[in-house]
This record gives sequence, C-alpha cells and structure tokens, in this order.
Amino acid sequence: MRKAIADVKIDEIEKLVKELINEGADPVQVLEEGITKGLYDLGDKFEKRKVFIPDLIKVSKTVTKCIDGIIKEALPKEKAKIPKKIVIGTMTSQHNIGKNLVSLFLTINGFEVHDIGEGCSPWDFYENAQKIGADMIAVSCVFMPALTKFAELIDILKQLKVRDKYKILVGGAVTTKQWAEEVGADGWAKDAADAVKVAKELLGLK
Ligand code: B12
Repeated sequence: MRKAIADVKIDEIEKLVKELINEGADPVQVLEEGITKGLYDLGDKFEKRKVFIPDLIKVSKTVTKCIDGIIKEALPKEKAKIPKKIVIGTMTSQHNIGKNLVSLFLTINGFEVHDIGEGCSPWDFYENAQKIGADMIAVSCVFMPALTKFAELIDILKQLKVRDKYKILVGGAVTTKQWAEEVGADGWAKDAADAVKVAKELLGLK
C-alpha cells in the first residue's frame, strides 16, 4: 500500500486499505506504516519532479476518503470525555491529513477538540483559544513557512501575557523535538498516537 500511494496507483489504494482492514490489520499501523510513509515517499518523488501537484491532489483525496470511511470505522470507539479543550489547526498551509489524524485521535481519546482548519494564522489560534477557553493549542506545521509563523504565535501570547494560560503542542513533518524546545513549545509529538500521549502528560492526565 505504501508503494501504491507513492506510485499514484489510485485504484489500488482503496482496494488495499479495504483488504488490510478486513484481514484484521491494526488500523494505526495501516495509518503509520502504509499511509503516512507512502505520502512521505510521494513527497520525495515530488521534490525530484517525478510526480506533480495533480498527483498529490488525487492521492490525498483518495487517502482522506479511506481514513474518513474504512479506517475511522476500524479505530476504537470514543472513550469517556475528558474536560479539556484543545484548539487545533494547520499553520499557514493547506496540508490537513496529518492535522486531521491528530484531531481524530485526540477526539477518540475523549478530549474536546475544536478544529479550526487549514491555512490558519497565529492570530486565528490565539483568538479561538481565547474564545473557547482552551487548555491547549495544538499546531500542525507541515511546510517551512509555518515555522516562523509558529514562533510569531509564541511571541503574540507572550506579549499579551497569556502564554501561561495554554499548553502548546506542536508537530508536523518539518518540525523536530529540538526545534520545538528551542522555539518555546511545551511539547512535540511525532505522530497522532504520540500526540495523545504528550497531550495527556502536559495536561496532567494519566
Ligand atoms: C499531500 C501533499 C500536498 C497536498 C495536501 C492535500 C491535503 N489535503 O493535505 C497538496 C497538493 C494540497 C499540497 C500542496 C503543496 N505542497 Co505539499 N505535500 C504533500 C505531501 C506529499 C504529503 C503530506 C501529508 O499528508 N503527509 C502525511 C501526514 C499523515 O503526515 P504529517 O502531515 O507529517 O502528519 C503526521 C506527523 O507529522 C504528526 N503531526 C502532524 N500535524 C501535527 C500536529 C500536532 C499538534 C502534532 C503533535 C503532531 C502532528 O502526526 C501526523 C500523523 O502521524 C508532503 C510530503 C511530506 N513529506 O509530508 C508534501 C509537502 C509537505 N508539500 C510541499 C510543498 C512544497 C507544497 C506546495 C508549496 C507545492 C506548490 N508548489 O504549490 C503546496 C503548498 C500549498 C499550501 N499553500 O498549503 C513540501 C514542503 C517542503 C517544505 N520543506 O516546506 C513537501 C514536504 C513535499 C516535498 N518534499 O517537497 N501538498
């Protein structure tokens, strides 16, 4: 399946996801080993000009359809509610597959998630967090320009003297744990399952 994604074999992707899930494969492993790695491989091919924007669009539409349908169905059902509010969005870019996965995993694990979508600015995160009284701001940074915007968000919160009101969790393909620490985030996670773990730790939950 990873190869089918990287090779833009649209007809095969959905068929393979169905087969894997029906045969009892772990949906989290399908997401991490198949879908995410396949999309990263696709990104490498895009950089080398072996595939182009229309290919990325076609594959992401198919993958999103598979996640929203077959995979969501196979994931564990929502656990007991946790009274913690999380604002999540993608900083500047339109990439939303990773953010949607993190949002889904946090929701399944009981958090009250407010997904503010894609193409968000630092102010969008701040205003929405204020409006809903969030406990945490979770930011997805998938391409480079998002990194400086994330630093701006931290600055805005500091200048408005509200930095300590929120735990800030960051992640996404262009981020690293070291960068997150240096820029002043409270936590960083490598994938959706890890995001749940780190969010719980930061909010003092076990
Ligand atoms: C699909 C794709 C697109 C699709 C997106 C469709 C969609 N609905 O998302 C489309 C075609 C729109 C697109 C457009 C562009 N893209 Co693009 N795209 C990709 C691609 C191939 C896959 C992204 C993806 O979905 N990955 C799979 C998900 C599951 O992984 P993820 O996002 O990393 O998320 C996981 C973790 O990082 C983490 N995580 C993610 N968010 C968060 C948040 C928190 C809080 C936490 C804790 C964790 C976390 O958990 C997730 C689940 O495990 C990547 C390649 C790559 N390496 O990522 C390029 C890539 C990101 N794109 C790239 C580029 C350059 C672009 C364009 C600028 C191209 C152009 N010339 O127009 C535009 C930008 C458009 C815009 N303004 O946003 C570059 C970015 C380069 C850079 N270093 O900045 C990449 C890396 C490709 C490359 N190698 O060149 N793209």
